[in-house]
Amino acid sequence: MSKIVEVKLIKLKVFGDARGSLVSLEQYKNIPFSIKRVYYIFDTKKDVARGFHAHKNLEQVLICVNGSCKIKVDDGKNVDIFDLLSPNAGLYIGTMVWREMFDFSQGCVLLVLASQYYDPKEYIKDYDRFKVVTSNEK
Ligand code: T46
Repeated sequence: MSKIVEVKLIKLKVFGDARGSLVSLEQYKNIPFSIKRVYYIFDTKKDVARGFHAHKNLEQVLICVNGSCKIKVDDGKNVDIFDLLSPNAGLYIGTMVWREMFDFSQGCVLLVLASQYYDPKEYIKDYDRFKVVTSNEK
């Protein structure tokens, strides 16, 4: 549970049997938006951190399908750190949340489902500007 309204941990149901495990991702079912884009981050170098931005309108769900990483989220008021350790954990990040991904394990594959097509104009990359915008919203 996060104090940040726009962030939620989603427990994904695992269909497991003697052969192994399977997780299914379906829009408006376990993923709370229409999925327009899927990308994945892999081969992240040691001690690298990524992200350092917020999105004006984009919603995403982040899943470590292999390995683990940490995600720091910040809505301008509260800060939380999530440890994504399992492929059955999805981190929903809604609009206007600053995010930083770090502590990537070797072999980590971070899968991201996104509600919009890629649009660089949609990013807020300046933390001071993010703080000003979020403080004006409250
Ligand atoms: C986010 C976190 C979790 C594209 O051309 N299309 C895409 O869909 C994306 C996501 C990126 N790119 C290009 C733009 C850059 O030249 O790929 C390069 C790396 O992207 P970026 O530096 O934005 O990567 P991260 O890991 O800092 O952030 C990404 C997402 O961009 C962002 O939306 O929330 O992962």
